[in-house]
Formats: sequence, C-alpha cells, structure tokens
Amino acid sequence: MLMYSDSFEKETFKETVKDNVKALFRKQIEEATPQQIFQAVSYAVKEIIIDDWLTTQAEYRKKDAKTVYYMSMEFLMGRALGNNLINMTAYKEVREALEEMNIDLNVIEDQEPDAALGNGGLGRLAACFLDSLATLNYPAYGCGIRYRYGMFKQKIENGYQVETPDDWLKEGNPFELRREEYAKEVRFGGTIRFEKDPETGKDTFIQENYESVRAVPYDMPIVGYGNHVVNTLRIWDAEAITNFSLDSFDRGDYHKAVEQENLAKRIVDVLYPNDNHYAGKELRLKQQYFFISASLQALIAKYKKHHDDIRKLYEKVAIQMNDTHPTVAVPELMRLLIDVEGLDWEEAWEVTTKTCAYTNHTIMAEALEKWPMDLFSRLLPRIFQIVQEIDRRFISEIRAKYPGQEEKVEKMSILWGGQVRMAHMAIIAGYSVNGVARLHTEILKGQELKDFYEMMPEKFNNKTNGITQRRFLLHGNPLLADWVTGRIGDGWITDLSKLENLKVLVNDEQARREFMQIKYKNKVRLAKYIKEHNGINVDPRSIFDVQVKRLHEYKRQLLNILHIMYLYNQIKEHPEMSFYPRTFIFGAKAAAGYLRAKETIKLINSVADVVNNDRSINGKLKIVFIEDYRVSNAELLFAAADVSEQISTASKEASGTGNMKFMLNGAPTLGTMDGANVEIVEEVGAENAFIFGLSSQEVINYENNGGYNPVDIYFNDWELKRVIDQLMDGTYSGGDHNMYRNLYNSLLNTQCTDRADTYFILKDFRSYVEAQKKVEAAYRDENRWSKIAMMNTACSGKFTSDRTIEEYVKDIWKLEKVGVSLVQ
Ligand code: 26Q
Repeated sequence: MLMYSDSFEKETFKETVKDNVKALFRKQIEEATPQQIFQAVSYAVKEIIIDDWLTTQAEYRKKDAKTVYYMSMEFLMGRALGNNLINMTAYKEVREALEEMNIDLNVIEDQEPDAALGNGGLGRLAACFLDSLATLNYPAYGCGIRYRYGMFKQKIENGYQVETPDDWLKEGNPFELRREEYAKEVRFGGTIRFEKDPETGKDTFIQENYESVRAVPYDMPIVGYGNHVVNTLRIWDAEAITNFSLDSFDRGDYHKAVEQENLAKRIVDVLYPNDNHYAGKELRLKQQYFFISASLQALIAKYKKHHDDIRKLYEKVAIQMNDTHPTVAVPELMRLLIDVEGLDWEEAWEVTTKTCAYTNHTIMAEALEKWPMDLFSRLLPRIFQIVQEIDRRFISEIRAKYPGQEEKVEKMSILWGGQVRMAHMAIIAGYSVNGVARLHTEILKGQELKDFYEMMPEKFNNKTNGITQRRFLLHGNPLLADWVTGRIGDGWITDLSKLENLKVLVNDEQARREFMQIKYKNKVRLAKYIKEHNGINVDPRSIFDVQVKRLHEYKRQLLNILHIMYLYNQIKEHPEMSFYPRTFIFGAKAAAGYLRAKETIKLINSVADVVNNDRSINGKLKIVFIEDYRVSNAELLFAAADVSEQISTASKEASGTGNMKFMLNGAPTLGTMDGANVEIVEEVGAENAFIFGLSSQEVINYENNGGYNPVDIYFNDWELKRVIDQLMDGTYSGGDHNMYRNLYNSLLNTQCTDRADTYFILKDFRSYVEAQKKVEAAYRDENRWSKIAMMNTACSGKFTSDRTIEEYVKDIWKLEKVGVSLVQ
C-alpha cells in the first residue's frame, strides 16, 4: 500500500506512475505526453488519498460527529494536484521522485485545467473554507453543482474580451469519484393535489404531472494539511430518469428519448458568469433547487441511517448557505420534513430554524436575488406554497411586534410586489446571519438590514473572511515559504498568527535583503510568464502594481487606468521629470453581457498598446493585461506584486480576499477604507498602507442626500478633464470617437444613468493620485519599502481562513474536532 508523509515510498510511487501510464494509455513512461503523465501521477496520488478518505469517514461515523454542510453554487477550487501534494506533505518527495524520471512537476501541474466552478470571491472563499475545515479536523461537506462548463476562458482579441467555453472535463477528472448509489430524484413543475389522510387526518400534498431529473453525485477529496483528514466536496450532475431509453426506443421514439436526456443535462450545463449581479433566469433557479433538493435528501438519508428522531437533526447537522443562492434550502427542508417525514409545521420549523444559517456577501441592490412569483410558483409549486406560509406567519409576527406599523410588512415580508425576496427568507429562517468583514456587517446592521437587525439582533454576527496560506503561500510562493520556515519554523502553515515572529526581523538588514531578493525572483518568474503570454518585456526592477479581480464598476479598474493615462500625459509633457519605472498589471473577466466592463477591458488594452509602444518614454511605463485571470495564474501574481490595488468605492466591497493574498505575500495595500481593507490597515498600521478616498459614511451620505456633481470637478481640474476627454478624442481608439462613449457617459452624463459617476471616480481621483505619489516615494527608499513589505507579511496572520473557520465553528456550527490516526 502507498502511504504518505512519514511513510511515503518513493520507489513504489514511481512504479505506480509507470503502471498507470501503461494501464491508462498503453505506453511506456518515456513515450507519454505531459498530459498523460499528469493523469498517471494524479491517479497514483488519489490511490494514496483513498485510504485516509475511508478512515476519516469511518472515524466521523464512529464519533457520530456533527457535520457542517456548506451549500454553495460556486466552488472555485483551481488545480487539485499540487494542492493535494502540499497538504499530504509529499510535495517535495514527489517532485524528487519525478525528477528521477526526468519529469518536471511544474510542467505536470500545468497540464491540469483549473476547476473553475465559481466566479470570483464567493466561490474562492468556499474553496478556502473547505481547505481549512479539513486541516482543522472538522467534519464537513461542500455541496454544489458539477457544471459541465465552468467559468468561461477569456481570450483577448484586438483588445476585446472573447469568451470561449471552459471544457474542463474533456480529459477526464482523475480526482473525482462517481457515486451512482447515492443518486436522487428531483422534481420540477406540475400541480399540487391536496388530500386528507383518512387514517391520521393529516393534510397530504401530492405533486402530479411534474418533470423529474436524476441527480448523481461526484465526490472530490478535500485533503487536510498533514493530519490524514480527507473531507468531501460533493457536486451533482443531472441525468434523465432512466428506463426512458428502452421504453421510448421500443416505441420507436428515439428522438424524444434523446431530447429528454438533453433537457435534463441542460440544468448543469454552465456556471452563470455573473459576479455580484442577479440575473432572473429560470434555468438558474432550476440549478439552485436541483442541487439543494439532492443535497438535502442525501443528508437526511445519511442522518436517518443511524438516528431515528428527525426532530433532532440540528444536533448533528448545520447547513450554511453561501449567500442567498442556496436559500431554497429553507422551504425544501420544510417540505422534506413535513411531506416526507411527517412532521407538523411547528416541528419542522423548529428543526429548519435550528439548522440553517446564512452568510451575506453584498449590499449592492443589483446583486439581490428577487424571483418573480409566477416563475417561482410555476417551477416549484409546492415550495411556493411553503414560502407563502412562512411569509404569512412572519407577517403576523411583525404585526404583533409592531402594531400599526404596516410599512414594516412592506419592508420585511418575503413576498412583495410580485417577487420572492430570497434574502428575507434566509434571514427569517436562519439562526445566524453574518457579514464577511466588520465594516460590511456594521453597514448591514445599520442600513440595509436595519429592520431585521432591530427585530432579531441576536442573529447578526460578523465573520471576517480569510484565505488559506497553504495554497497562497506554501504552494504559490515556495521561495518565501521556505524562507519563512527557515526563520521562524513551519508552525505558520497551520497557525498563521506565528507570522508575527517575523516582526522583529523587520529591523534586521540581512533579513530584509533576503526578503526583497525573493520578491525580485518572483518578479522575474512573472516577467517570464508575461513574456511568454503577452510578448511584452517588463523590467523586474520596476514597481509591479497589480489589480486582479473580476471587472466591475464598483471595483474601479477605470480609476486605475485613468490614472495611468494621467501619468502618461505627465511623462510626455515633462520628459525630464523623475519617474520611477512602473509596470501596471491587470487581470479581470467581465460578465459576458456587461457592456461597460467590456469597454474597460478594451480601454486598458488600448492604452497598453499606445504606451508600451511609445519609445520616447524609455520604458518608464508598461501596462500588461493578463489573459484568463484564474486561480492558477493568480498564485504567480500575488507572489510577484509590489503594490496591491484595492480601490473599490467605499462601502461597496463587502470584504475582498485578494487584498489578503497580496498582504500575505508582502505587497502593501493601495486602497480605500472598504471591506476588509479596514482590518488590514488595523493590523499592519497606517504607515504600512496607502489609503485614499471617501469613507464609506461619506459615500452613503452622498447617496442619501445628493450633493455630488462630477461635472464641477471635471471643469475645475484640467488634467483630469484632459484624461476624460481622451476617452472621446480618439487618442486610444485610432480616431474612433464612439469606442468609449459608454464609459464617458457613465462618468459625466446624467441622462444615461440615474446619476453620473455613481462610483465616485472623479471625486476620489486626486486623492488616488496623491496616494500613488506616496507609493513611489516609499519605493524609492529601499529600506523603508522593505520594511513595509515585510511588515505586511508579518501582520497578515489574522487573515487565514483557519481563523475564520474557528469563529464559524465556535459561534455558529458548534462542531467538535475529530482526529484521524494513521492506518498501517
Ligand atoms: C446571482 C443570481 C443570478 C446569477 C448570479 C448571481 C451571483 C453570482 C455570484 C451573485 C453574486 C455572485 C458573487 C458574489 C461575490 O463573489 N461576492 C464577493 O464575496 C467575497 C467573499 O465574501 C467578498 O470578499 C467580496 O467582497 C464580494 O464581492
């Protein structure tokens, strides 16, 4: 048997890889392609994982441990091979084993497609949480959808984003296991007939003329770091209910049979590529109900195998809803408890409200899920009845608590104006409601969810996000990881607060030199990637200023590129002016239908074309757009960044998690007082960050009282005016005066949007320019900069997802740690 860590057997491993190449591809290892070797290595690794997976699950069963089910439409896992090896503590040994066969592990890792089953922050958070849960010995399942196509692949053609399908499963997924025996049926549509049971006198509800789909789970192992725990990510595939093919075939109705198969499959076809934007598409609601119904059926079946009182489900199960997307879990759990398990309403409600908890990730109106009632009731007739009853009972609670205040009903009910307000349902049924950074939670309590907070303050709590250092330092930045371990030991891998031991080294010149040497090497690594992918030469001695995240107006990539246009004007106008060379790096996907976001990508690429090819500026400025920004290339970018751009309009970014990944890798934040930036500054000290712009309160005041007119700023700041005019004068569009009209209008024209410059770009522009000047001045002072960079790493301990998960466990889930010992 293959074992790992202390008992990893190199020779056995090598043999297994060779055998796998033969068995899978009928080849000798010397003839195999890198992709084939990737497959062979991954199967060898999976074989090692399987034993711990079995043992872990047996241990959970034996301890009868409480389990959290993390329900999420998105799990942005990235690549599995490198991460699994890291967590098995076998990375270096496997690298050596492969070296002995003349195989480069890096090349093999690059063969694996990212599992991009998510858009951005929310999906990656779910992936970090799974890593931490396994590492901290907590029983947990991630439940989601096995999208046939994940987040689209981005190509840049002529400066424009072009989307192509992400066929991530085309070579097969070596780490997944199909679990046929746990398949479940999920029903849509039809009508509900009501009957009284003649024996019990109980109401029963019978769904008729429905369509059903078979949900088949695929399990992926989630390996904990060095503790032999293996948890499960369970993602559901959709199939037509079988027996169809034979029946229909017999009747000669082959086409109908295939059609039915295709209709079923469509549910899991593709991830909706909207980040922070609600699209009321029927298929999306189908996806939500599909994976929730299947997951809840599976969880109840598992519970009932060893427990006979379903009324005590909450003692063994916690369900966390990652935003409102899985909120249909509330009425579906009620349905299963009442219609299938035979509980009465009050009993079912008690179980549901002691089991479900809700995390809010946004306050932006356009992201709130509100389903049209007619669509909702047609697709989910029984679920809709239950929602109506939840709403009816809640409204009478409001009226009892606030007599005569009918406006409270309008503000808080679930059903209003022909819509189902999912957030309201999540708050009403959830026993916990949390925001994802302190500022965000305070805004929820004081503004967006004020009425709910006043009515049920005990539900509200904050859980500041975190990230896993195993992927974003140990795997992504091996040079720095080794250096940190050499200096303070390897305790930081599972206890990131240990990084504070680096603080004393900030005054050690030698330590600082080493730290900056590593940053330099990582910049060289990134420069090579840029040369290969973009054909652009960038100087690793220039300041690497990085903004990578989804493209969204509130994240203000437009502010960044307008500032670059301003700098370029400055350099052209004052060639003698001293200017420290900069490389501005962007990476961002725009939702396919988001016009202004796509225009911004085109603008960035066009400015890049002009600036990068202007020899008169002596390479002082370079602009790089990283194509297809995703988890795997993100690791390179964080490791190489000097400056972390976190410049959202204050109050709009719930938390941000990229900010934490940069900080961990020694890049200070250039940002607004928004989301978790506030807490980052608190940890690292204001002198080690570059903060600018309106505060969240100022933004909220302007929004509520008006009083902001960008046109005044435009006419009073001629340098800014010139930059904005350059959007229209053809400078960056080969003479086309319409190319950036939407962007121009969004900044100045009140006729096109309800208000101009909704995101306060003009208002914050000068303050951003000043902050950027401070960055340059600080960077020129090598001593000062190295201290700033090191302090960022040293103070990033709070932002591990291990800390976040411990808080969820203590305040919300109440889980116990379960140890797994080595089997021999
Ligand atoms: C909703 C309905 C229909 C289609 C799509 C959606 C949808 C999909 C994705 C709505 C929102 C999202 C994603 C939201 C998201 O990523 N939010 C981010 O969550 C992070 C983790 O908490 C925070 O750090 C970010 O601040 C927040 O923007």
